[in-house]
Amino acid sequence: MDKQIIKIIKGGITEQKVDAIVNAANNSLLGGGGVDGAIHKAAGPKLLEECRTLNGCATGEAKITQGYNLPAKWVIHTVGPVWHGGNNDEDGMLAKCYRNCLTVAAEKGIKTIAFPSISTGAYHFPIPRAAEIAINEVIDFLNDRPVFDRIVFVCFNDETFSSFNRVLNARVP
Ligand code: AR6
Repeated sequence: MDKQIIKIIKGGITEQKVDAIVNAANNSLLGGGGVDGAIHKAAGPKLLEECRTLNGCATGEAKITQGYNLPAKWVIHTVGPVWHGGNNDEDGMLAKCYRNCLTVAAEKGIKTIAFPSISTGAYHFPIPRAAEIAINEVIDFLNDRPVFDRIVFVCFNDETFSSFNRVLNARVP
């Protein structure tokens, strides 16, 4: 695995010039706050129109739409688990989100993808634990299927940025 493929940055996901950005959505796929709200606002109303045709999304699954007014051509919508203390397969569900997003992206021939820190906002998943899962899933996927040129973790605050960096540096010194 080439470490250079994985980038961790601080910023907003809607500005990312990548083939696909990932949305941390809810089961309805009909919009919300946080990164979901920002993505719908930047993409424009056609995104919601397309999302209405998808019949929602189960937790851990991923569905793709166009990016409309976003610089990214595609949006991959996934639904992370709500944190209920850690004994309700939250780890497994979060790992599934990352795997399914990467699988959907690989099927479309997408080469560059940006992730937010799924579930660590309104869904209250602990950030260090989420960072560990996110980095592990991406590295495992790349080792198995080296089909991406760039995978970016877009961190919206300092705590997220330092957790993701700490985990990546420990995994790939
Ligand atoms: N770019 C990148 N990251 C962002 C942005 C942005 N523009 N805005 C917020 N974040 P959250 P969740 C970060 O709450 O926990 C929505 O209402 C944020 O700081 O967006 O999966 C959905 O509709 C945090 O680090 O998603 C669902 O109902 C991370 O994105 C629910 O929230 C995730 O926070 C999903 O909750």
